[in-house]
Amino acid sequence: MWPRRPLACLAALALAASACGDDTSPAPSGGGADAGPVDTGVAVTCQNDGRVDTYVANLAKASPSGAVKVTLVSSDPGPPVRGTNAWVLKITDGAGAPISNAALTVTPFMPDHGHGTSVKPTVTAGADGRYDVANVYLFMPGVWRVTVGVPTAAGGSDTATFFFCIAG
Ligand SMILES: [Cu+2]
Repeated sequence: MWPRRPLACLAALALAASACGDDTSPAPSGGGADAGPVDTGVAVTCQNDGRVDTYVANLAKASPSGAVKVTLVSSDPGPPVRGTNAWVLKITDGAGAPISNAALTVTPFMPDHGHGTSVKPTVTAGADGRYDVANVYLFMPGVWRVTVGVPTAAGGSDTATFFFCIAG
């Protein structure tokens, strides 16, 4: 009844394994297998993964404590694509006051594969809590988690996370 599915799965597996370089968990996560997305030969489908965010400009995430709010003002390209992306972030405290000149960390990671990126994002602080983040390098298809960390006075960090599906 679904003659094309086994082929698509094999293709996704082979692509993920070859591009990833580790074999811990190369298969894309499930959740969207029965949604029947209309595509044109896309090997990895994670748009229906329950974890991923739908990209919109000014997508805002709060840290678990609520002390920090991180807004993805824009991604260029937007939505984020496979390869190199440039993000603009705005950081505020829980009351909406800008947090400027923080030693922000931006960390891409593929939770299903257990790896990050060798290319590290470059953060440049601007005025009014804005930060330009270059080299957000989402180099392979699948679910990516990008964690934004804002150091706290106590020596820890407040973090907010964005999840995106990168199609391949
Ligand atoms: Cu990977």
